Amino acid sequence: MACIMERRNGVILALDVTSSEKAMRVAETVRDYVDAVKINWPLTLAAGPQVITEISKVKPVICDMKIADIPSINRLIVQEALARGASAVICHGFPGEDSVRACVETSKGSTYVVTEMSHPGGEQFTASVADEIADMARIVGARGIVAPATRPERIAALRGIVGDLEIISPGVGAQGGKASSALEAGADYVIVGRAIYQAEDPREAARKISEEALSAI
Ligand code: OMP
Repeated sequence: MACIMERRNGVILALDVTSSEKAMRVAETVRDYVDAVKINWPLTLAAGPQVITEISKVKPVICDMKIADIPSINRLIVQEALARGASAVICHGFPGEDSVRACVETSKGSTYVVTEMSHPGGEQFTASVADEIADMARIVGARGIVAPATRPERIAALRGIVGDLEIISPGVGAQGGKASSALEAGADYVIVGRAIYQAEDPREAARKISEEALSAI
């Protein structure tokens, strides 16, 4: 399996651009200030799954397909992501323990489980089951959980449940969250997309967020 990230900046780039040229350009530009690159459906659909392999030559890739299927399909998705160079995957917790366990086993532990989502709608359904999902993630041996930088108090509560599992936290910048607040609340990394790749100077934007993150660790 590809190498896993080391925390030097406390920042994961969410590379939600829709061309492989732009993806490579942004990844190369900000590589000194991010510890991993998260690839989601927009880039995978626009550029093809080989983009996972290309970006994995620059930085460890977390493949964010938000896997949410039956165990046998989850296993196939994880296998295909790893075969293309992904270091880790993100799955949803709500499909249940057997589905999450399938991801964790196939990735040999390199799975992050979404608990409560960061957008306003995340409070509608996911918030009420987030604590149980976090506990399940710990029990099945996930690498970590995804928790909202838009609600730092929820990161703190979820930290109390998952112990020393990693917490990676989206919602900084465009969604209104702050990197320092997320890390002070107990996150290990912030996940940042638009505030970096839509910035006039993505390298400088990434540098500033990394500086803020490191000052809060
Ligand atoms: P920006 O809002 O542009 O920084 O992007 C946020 C990134 O984090 C996107 O790739 C989302 O898919 C992802 N994300 C969330 O925004 N909220 C969540 O609750 C979970 C995720 C995720 O699993 O990465």
